[in-house]
Amino acid sequence: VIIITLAVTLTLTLRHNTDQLKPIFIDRCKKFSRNDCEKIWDVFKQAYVGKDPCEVPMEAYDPLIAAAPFKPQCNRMMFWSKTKNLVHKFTANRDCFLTLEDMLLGSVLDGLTWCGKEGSSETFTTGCPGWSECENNPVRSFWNRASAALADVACGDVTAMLNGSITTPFSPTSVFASIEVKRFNATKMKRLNVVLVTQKNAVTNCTNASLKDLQKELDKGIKYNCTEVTEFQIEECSDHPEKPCGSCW
Ligand code: N1C
Repeated sequence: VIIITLAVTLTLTLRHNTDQLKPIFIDRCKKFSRNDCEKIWDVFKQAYVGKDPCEVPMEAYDPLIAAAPFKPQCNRMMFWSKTKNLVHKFTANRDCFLTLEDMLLGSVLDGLTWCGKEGSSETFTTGCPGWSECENNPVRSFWNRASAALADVACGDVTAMLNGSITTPFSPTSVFASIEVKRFNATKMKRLNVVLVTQKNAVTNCTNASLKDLQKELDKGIKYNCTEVTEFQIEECSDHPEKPCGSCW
């Protein structure tokens, strides 16, 4: 009885692990009315299956990015750091700006965890390394690679929503600072508009030291602008999607 119980538990656990991610991936992918979702899943999977989950570099996702490339959305691209919930609430209801999560790959993998295991062809969704546990984990490497690809095609006027309630809105360890800003290219990109989201008792404004670093890091020729906008204003605009794009700040 014990052996049977163990065998059943083991089978269920394995089945559970294998079947969890794919249906979510395919489901979310199909919302973008693509008929190559199975193909994209297969390419995605190749990045991490059978590998030590601490040895998946961002280059492992090169074939995935090639299979589902980012279309440049000049003047509508929205980057962010430490403002995830607010920025998505804002972009969800109106057509003005697009974040990575409003595009195929970002939307398909947002909020998910996955990894493989040496000697296995399965996908696991539990027991995977955390974001900072090791640098080259499958989830972190994906966001690094996808963010890099999106920043590579950034063009025209680009917006970034940063958090004015923390002392370092441009944090060197963030994906925005360590990957995206470094790849912004003046031949395609005209300007970076920072929207610094403040609360009533703001600890930070546009004169913040980390924002000086941001300006220094920008490719020569990219113009810079910073606007302080209250969280209330953003919420107000999120609740009124009929307001025109330019009217929120
Ligand atoms: O490290 P961050 O923010 O500066 O990264 C945000 C930056 C955005 O501009 C996005 O283009 O990098 C991209 N990005 C995502 O789109 C994304 N979706 C979900 C980076 N990270 C993303 N996540 C998860 O948020 C990721 O799993 C990690 O845990 C956070 C990083 O958010 P942050 O530190 O606020």
